[in-house]
Amino acid sequence: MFTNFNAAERAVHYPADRRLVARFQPGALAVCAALVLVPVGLAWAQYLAFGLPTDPSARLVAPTAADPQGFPAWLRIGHWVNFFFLVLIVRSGLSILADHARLYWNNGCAPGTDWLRFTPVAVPTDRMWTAKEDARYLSPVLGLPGYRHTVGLARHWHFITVPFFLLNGAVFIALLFFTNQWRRLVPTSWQVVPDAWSIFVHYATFHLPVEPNGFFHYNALQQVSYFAVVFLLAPISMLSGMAMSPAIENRFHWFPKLFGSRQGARSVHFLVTVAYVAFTIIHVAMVAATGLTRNMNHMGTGRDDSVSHTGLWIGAGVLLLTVAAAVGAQWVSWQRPRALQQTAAAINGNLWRLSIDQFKPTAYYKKADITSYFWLNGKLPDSEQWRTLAATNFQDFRLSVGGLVENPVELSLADLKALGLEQNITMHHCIQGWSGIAEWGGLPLRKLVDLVKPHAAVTTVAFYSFGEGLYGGAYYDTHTLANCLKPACILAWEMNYAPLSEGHGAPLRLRVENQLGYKMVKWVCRVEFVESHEQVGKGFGGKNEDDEYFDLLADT
Ligand SMILES: Nc1nc2c(c(=O)[nH]1)N[C@H]1C(S)=C(S)[C@@H](COP(=O)(O)O)O[C@H]1N2
Ligand SMILES: [Mo]
Repeated sequence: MFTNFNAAERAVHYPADRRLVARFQPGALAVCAALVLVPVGLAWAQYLAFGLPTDPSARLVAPTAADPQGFPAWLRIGHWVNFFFLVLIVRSGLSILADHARLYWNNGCAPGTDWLRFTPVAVPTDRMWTAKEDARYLSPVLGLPGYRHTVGLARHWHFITVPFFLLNGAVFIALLFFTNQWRRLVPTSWQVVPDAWSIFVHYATFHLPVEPNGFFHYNALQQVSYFAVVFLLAPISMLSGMAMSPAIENRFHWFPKLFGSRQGARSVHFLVTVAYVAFTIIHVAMVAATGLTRNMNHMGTGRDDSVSHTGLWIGAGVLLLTVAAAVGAQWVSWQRPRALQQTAAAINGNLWRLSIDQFKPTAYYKKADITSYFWLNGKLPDSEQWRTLAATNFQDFRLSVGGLVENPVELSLADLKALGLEQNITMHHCIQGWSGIAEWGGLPLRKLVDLVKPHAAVTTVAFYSFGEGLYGGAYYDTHTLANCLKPACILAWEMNYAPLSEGHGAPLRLRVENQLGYKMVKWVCRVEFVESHEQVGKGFGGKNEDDEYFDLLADT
């Protein structure tokens, strides 16, 4: 009903192998288990040795004049809006993760170094294995839009939602401090730490502490948890998300290091998601366990009322709306993918064009940073022409450079090499999530531009490949002329100080360091200067933009 896959799409999005597993490295599993078991074990040890600690909530039963009196409408609306967006963000995030269902702490992403993977597949070493083949199927019940290799659409939902999620959060926090509502969430004394622990000992040993009336104030553990969600989880998810952007990473190399590495940021981004989901489950369970009707009225109607069902109905309404949005988003993803792509371009495309797309990347890494592994992507060309060229070491290869230029040229590899060699060590960011650091050597695009002299009307450069896209037809992509003129943008014939291998794009592949990997065409045969990307292919900026609804600008 919501999908109309043809045979080719079915083979990609609905593969025979749809197993969903979670495989931890033993060490990682031990750490995760310890994070849960150690506190619970300590709580039990304290309880068995010393009995239940004094319940600190007993002090809180009577509200004081300094306490917030109830929940204003802005707070209640912000709370539900936040939930609505969070569901969209988490579900689309899971779809993105499924496209490279492996998490690492190292930038090289070598198979076997993942601390957690959601695939039973061990990467074969006896044949070419691409990241696209490695993508996993995710049920559309869990993911938005789910299925396999739907990262383009999933990212649109993720990035369309994020600005509104952040805006809602910023308004919420501002109003907290503009009113006295911050007193609910922000502890004002370190006493909150031992108090929260005492309450945790209660819960962990199956005792309910005295329930203060949430209309005025929360118990210490509640306060600490809510504080952590608003003031720790939310900023961490934002920062770790930003740390994954190629435009940001290539401009501010120190930024992903806040999380250890770029993959560290990705892992933290996932762990924060787990924390959001775990929090939501426990939060809802506690709301139900400590007076469902009254709690729902607090957040629904803003009244301290344990009789009326209105709060419950409001909660149910929000839930229904959220489910309806999920179903609607599923429909849009498959019935109106182009409109979704264009909406994303109107919101984020413009946002990025005016901000991070302006950054100039720098080739910053050192030889020692080069990673031992570098995933492969794309289909090796199987045209007669490329095979023949490859068989003779690309001696007869001619790069044709034309379009709206004064001086169209055909250049052999020797010609290109005579024009100049620039060597850069940079980090590659695939849209699917993996990264790698390598040295790339080749001709700076600005030198090619100087040589061919594009007309004033040129805004865009198109790069065509000998290879084909996922659904057939020549692979190509476009870049703004501005990005092509930035530092470290080269047509490379060298990787890690050796001639480019066939898999990595021989004889020539593009490097545009502030963009995602899919914009870096491999097996380049032709360069064309054009007035607009709309004149090329189906007009959306590249093969993946045309067929898989990827973004025209790939700074994130
Ligand atoms: N011709 C062509 N170029 C391509 C692709 C492709 O499928 N065909 N895949 C792109 C993607 S998605 C990535 S991440 C990089 C991968 O480069 P690598 O295989 O050298 O790691 O190449 C890009 N260039
Ligand atoms: Mo990619």
